[in-house]
Amino acid sequence: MGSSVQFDDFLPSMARKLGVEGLIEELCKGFQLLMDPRAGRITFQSLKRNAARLGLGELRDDELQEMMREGDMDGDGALDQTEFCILMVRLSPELMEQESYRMFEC
Ligand SMILES: [Ca+2]
Repeated sequence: MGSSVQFDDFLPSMARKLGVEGLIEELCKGFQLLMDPRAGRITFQSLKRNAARLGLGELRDDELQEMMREGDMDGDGALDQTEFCILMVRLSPELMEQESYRMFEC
């Protein structure tokens, strides 16, 4: 099971710099930036609209859709905060091997 979505793996260096608590805080801030304020969740539309603010602006529509599909665990078509944090950690293979379990409590 591979992902076609590739990111610079910035989480490990952020984790080293900020500590795990700080990193979780950053991920939660990222969620706040990307979500649709009315829905309280990240939708494809809100992701597309706000991706550039997180440096994801170069992703194509199909890549954004792939992200949504990968992250959406309960199948409601949107990412809630937990799903988003888990997705971010999953996209960071190095971090996965380290302290990923604590991230699930975002
Ligand atoms: Ca969902």
